[in-house]
Amino acid sequence: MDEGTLKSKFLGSLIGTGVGDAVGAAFEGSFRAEPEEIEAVADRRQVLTYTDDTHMMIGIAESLVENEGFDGERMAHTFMKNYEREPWRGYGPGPPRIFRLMRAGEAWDKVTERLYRGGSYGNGSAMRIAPVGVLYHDDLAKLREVAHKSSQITHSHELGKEGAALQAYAIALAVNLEPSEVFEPKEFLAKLSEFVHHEVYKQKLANVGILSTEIDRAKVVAELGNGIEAFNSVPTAIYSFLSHPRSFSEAVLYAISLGGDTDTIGAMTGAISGAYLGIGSVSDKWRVKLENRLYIEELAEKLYEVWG
Ligand code: AR6
Ligand code: MG
Repeated sequence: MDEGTLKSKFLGSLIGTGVGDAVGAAFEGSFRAEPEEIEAVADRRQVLTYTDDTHMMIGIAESLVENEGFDGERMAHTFMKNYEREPWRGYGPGPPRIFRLMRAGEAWDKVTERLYRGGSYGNGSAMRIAPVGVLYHDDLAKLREVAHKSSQITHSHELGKEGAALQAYAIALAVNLEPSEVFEPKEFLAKLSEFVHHEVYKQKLANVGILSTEIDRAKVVAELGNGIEAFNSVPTAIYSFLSHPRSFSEAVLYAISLGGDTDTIGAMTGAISGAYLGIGSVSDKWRVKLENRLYIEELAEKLYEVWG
């Protein structure tokens, strides 16, 4: 793959996260919405403001760039400092509690165990994973390791960690595919199924395969979920991408149209689609209005340099 295409995929995945999140945010918690309506709402906005999903994705990118790779303690501190600067981004219940405990002096690598039974399995560690997916697209072992360790900071439940790793791997597979060649959804899905260990994800991915031609959105939500848990949202984002592989807008609008945790499912779908099709696929009318676009693009370019 030529350099330009690869770099465009780094940009596409990070900007794709931001756009999917910002376009989806207006519909968070909704039952379902029509793609046309979602597009019209985005068209009326002057600025596409992102939420915690992109805010934390930025934190991962900043930390990976600064350290030229993963450093858990420094990533945890970047998350904490970013949260303290902009606590109004719409964070889930868990992470702010973790950051407050850290600020009060608790060890960054122990505090996560105190939340929920066995740690959190919310989708918060998968929604932010795009920089890990692109940076380690050619090193599967490292990708899994860093996805798990970055998740561990806030989401230490096995299902939380595996959700983050699955989303990172979907992004990595998308980066590795040449967008001008024929796309094979079955092959893509088979690789994801091989990658996951946990039965919950194996079952969900089997459902993704069965649903491949499903047009009833209620059935898709019933089988895959559209909730805040990683296992009820990562497979849904994968499905949204696989059912619309050739268009960033169609994939993201479809993901949001399913309702529920729309900003996060939109963000994760945008991250995979952008990683496959590249930055050129993100419609300009959305891209130019994305809050802090230039900064996110700068981070993507620096991340590309770290990789190279
Ligand atoms: N047992 C029961 N419920 C759980 C468990 C568990 N082990 N783990 C998580 N939950 P949290 P996030 C439920 O708080 O993942 C923003 O809106 C529990 O109800 O770790 O960062 C983003 O846009 C818990 O409150 O936060 C995303 O949509 C919830 O899962 C979302 O929040 C979320 O887990 C990300 O949230
Ligand atoms: Mg959010």
